Amino acid sequence: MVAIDGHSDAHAHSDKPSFFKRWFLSTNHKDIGTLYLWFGMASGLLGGFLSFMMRLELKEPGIQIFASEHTYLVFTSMHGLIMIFFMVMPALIGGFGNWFGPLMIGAPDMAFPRLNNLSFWLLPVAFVLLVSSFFVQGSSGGDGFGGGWVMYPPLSTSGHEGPAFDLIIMGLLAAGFASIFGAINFITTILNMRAPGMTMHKMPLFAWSILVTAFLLLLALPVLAAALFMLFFDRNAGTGFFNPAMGGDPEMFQHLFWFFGHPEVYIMILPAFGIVSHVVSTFSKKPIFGYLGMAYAMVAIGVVGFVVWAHHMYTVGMDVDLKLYFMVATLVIAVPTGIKIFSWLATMWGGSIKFTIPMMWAIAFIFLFVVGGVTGVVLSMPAIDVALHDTYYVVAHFHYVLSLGAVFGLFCGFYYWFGKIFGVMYNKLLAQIHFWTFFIGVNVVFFPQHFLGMQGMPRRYIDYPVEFATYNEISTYGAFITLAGVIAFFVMLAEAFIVRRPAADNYWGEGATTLEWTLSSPPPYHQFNTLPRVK
Ligand code: HAS
Ligand code: CU
Repeated sequence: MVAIDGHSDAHAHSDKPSFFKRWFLSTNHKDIGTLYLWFGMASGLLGGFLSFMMRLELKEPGIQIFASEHTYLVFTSMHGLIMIFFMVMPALIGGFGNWFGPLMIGAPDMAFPRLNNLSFWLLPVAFVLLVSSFFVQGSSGGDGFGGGWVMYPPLSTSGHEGPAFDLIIMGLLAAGFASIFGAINFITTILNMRAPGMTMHKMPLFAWSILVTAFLLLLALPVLAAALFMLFFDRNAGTGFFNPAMGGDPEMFQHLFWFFGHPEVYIMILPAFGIVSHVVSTFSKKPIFGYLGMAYAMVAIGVVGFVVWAHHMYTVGMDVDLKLYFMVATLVIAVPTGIKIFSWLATMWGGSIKFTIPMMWAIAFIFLFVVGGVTGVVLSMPAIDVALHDTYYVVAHFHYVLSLGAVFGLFCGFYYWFGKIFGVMYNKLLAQIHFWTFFIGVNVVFFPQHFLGMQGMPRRYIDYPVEFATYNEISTYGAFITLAGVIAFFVMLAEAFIVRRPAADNYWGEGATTLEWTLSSPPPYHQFNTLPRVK
């Protein structure tokens, strides 16, 4: 029998390993989860800085901040890569997945603790490789890679012949392998290490979301890795996979990239779905509406997500029948997603709702994700997409599902589990200030971008005609408000660590029902007394 008794055991294992052993050689899922969270926060700062500089540049027509167009494009490309691979994925999957995956299913730790350590430590390596590309020759335009996060050839081959992009390829390969190892670890843990009685159909929805995400990672990332290897060979070994002059095909890269890229967007949103399900249920004081439907909706999104990729490539000149197929397949995804949205609403319906900080993030998530999802449906129509492709409408769409979707899910989980992770509670007023400045800020940044896109403003340009000036200026003011929100977040964090109000074990009361709430805050270093002590 596995005893789930945090209290009697909490102090028996207080003999934690030394600092170096604990944080650098860590095999403990909570420590590794914490490392991922700090890492995600640090890269979020860099990614955020890059985006802030872009908004400053776009505040008015003309070229203000950047020395060259090339540098602007480097900022755009690196912003995307850093936010996706080094902020959202590490924090949501690595951070919360590690912390609460094992706790929720009653497992003593991850299945392969040492592999878990490798997964994390490959990331800083990857990050250094990626960031060093800023400082080495990219193209004749200057240092760094400015070919976009999608890395299409020929921009990523003959367009950027300098070594900068090779560093990025190696960085992304390292990050990709880290994710594949992580996926193997999560799948093995969840399928094999559930506590007795924890059947799949009783598993908490966050654990479900991590399981589905892990399968997407396992199937999608090797395809990205293959495409990156092919690019690497095209650049350095004389192959011509994507070079028509040598019998290759640049369109093939887009197929490979988006076969990874579309599942990737669900990789970033499914864990947020999981988190929001817990938070909505806890603060409505009701079990989640349609639990099995919620679990299998995620499975359906994961499966269908693999057969819609070419909605990113309607403009390559594909056959109209093929467009029809990809449109219909894409539309199908709105069905399981709608099941999730309506089940969250049904959970709140008739519930006894408490507007706590995590609940505010969750409700905002539901609203904003629907806005982003519905513009996705608009883009899935090939006839409309030829006009909107590569405009700010697409930028608005994906920031509503990411910056206002995945990132809201991230903050939602952060505030929900803050006391579990750090053992202390935050100041509610500061957290409110963070929520409202951030909420207003990101909406002011991204809502006007729908209009810019519909007026035809293309993405990835440093300058624009004066007709687009008003909405761009508003959007940049939004970035200032968002910056205030980010500062409020760090003030909230600093205050919580200085004041150190201890968190109660089940600080949300009766609504919080999954296994992590049966343990102390923070949980014992090793939560189950069957585990051998680490000396
Ligand atoms: Fe997306 C481009 C379509 C979800 C992220 N997406 C992107 C890019 C990113 C991204 C990063 O079909 C840009 C990549 C780049 O750099 O080029 N996306 C969709 C659709 C969904 C969707 C249909 N996307 C996401 C999520 C993301 C994400 C989640 C990350 C977290 N997306 C596209 C398309 C493009 C695209 C085109 C290419 C555009 C181009 O030209 O480049 C769906 O999963 C959304 C489902 C959710 C909802 C809302 C809730 C559902 C309800 C049920 C009823 C709704 C119905 C719809 C029946 C639909 C409430 C009614 C329709 C009305 C219009 C009212
Ligand atoms: Cu897509």
